[in-house]
Amino acid sequence: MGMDRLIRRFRLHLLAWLHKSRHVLILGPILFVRYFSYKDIKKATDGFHRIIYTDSHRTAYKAKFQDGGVALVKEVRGFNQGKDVFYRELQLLGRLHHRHLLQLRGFSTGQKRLLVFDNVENGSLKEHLSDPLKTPLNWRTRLQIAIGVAAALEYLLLFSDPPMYHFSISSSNIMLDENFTAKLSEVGLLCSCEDYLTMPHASCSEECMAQERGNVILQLGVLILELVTGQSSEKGGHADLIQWIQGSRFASSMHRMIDPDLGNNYDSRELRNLLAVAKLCIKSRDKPMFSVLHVLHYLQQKVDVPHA
Ligand SMILES: *[C@@H]1O[C@H](CO)[C@@H](O)[C@H](O)[C@H]1NC(C)=O
Ligand SMILES: CC(=O)N[C@H]1CO[C@H](CO)[C@@H](O)[C@@H]1O
Repeated sequence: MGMDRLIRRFRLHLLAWLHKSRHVLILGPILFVRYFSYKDIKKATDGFHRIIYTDSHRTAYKAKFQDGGVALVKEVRGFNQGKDVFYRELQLLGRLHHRHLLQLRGFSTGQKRLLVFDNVENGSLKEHLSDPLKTPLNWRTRLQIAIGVAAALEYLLLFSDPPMYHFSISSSNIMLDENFTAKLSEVGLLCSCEDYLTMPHASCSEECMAQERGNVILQLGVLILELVTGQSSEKGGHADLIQWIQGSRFASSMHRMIDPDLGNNYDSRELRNLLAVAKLCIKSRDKPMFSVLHVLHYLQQKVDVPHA
């Protein structure tokens, strides 16, 4: 009799333990990203006052930890899904590794949901194209940035499972490290198609993904135009750039559109090729004729650039 009770008790303990470890298993898959305490992040960002940039969609902070570590911390907005879904998305993001992607290191939750990334020394591409106090980027660096971004997109679309869609490729989302290596920084937690805006990335439909592929190629084309002209694609600049390259007087206005910061220090053949690539990208939005893979190969072969 006593034995039976003992066994029963043991069984109950075992079940309780299994139940607990199941809980751990649910959290367990977050192997690739570290959890940071909210208090530590708050301290490292000086109470969320070390703002790198902020707009209606996002805010990023610089975090300086006590051990000397520096990181870029981004606030997650608009992602109101439950914890499980958030963790699953983190899991997907944490698994991504590429030379041209800003690496996710960890996350934190509290009043805000936060993502912790590697720090980048030289800020955003946009600053370098528009801030007169920053050293202008030379032609070669610009080409390497275009190639780097295309390589990151190839990885996200073709080599990650499920494919990830970076839904905002623009000069303000491309960060530059100390060697001016481009790092894509906005890989989405959400589908960007309107109907799916509240859906986590992992549940995007086929249809939505096709739409996103079109957007990605268009944005890549516009980014190339930003690199060539030094003009921002924000606040309507996007439409102006597209209109320019599709217009009939495109060839005759080319010399006026090139970023004055470049002076005459560019290769005309490469410039023409690059603009041809941009034009095809923009056309491909509605009628797929050119994929990210094409862009990458084209840039690597026709435009004579040493491999990054
Ligand atoms: C920048 O380049 C130098 C020299 O090649 C290298 O030692 C350093 O690790 C690079 N920095 C980064 C952040 O990759
Ligand atoms: C133009 C510019 O800001 N360059 C900086 C890029 O980062 C390196 C490393 O921190 C600095 O030394 C450069 O001044």
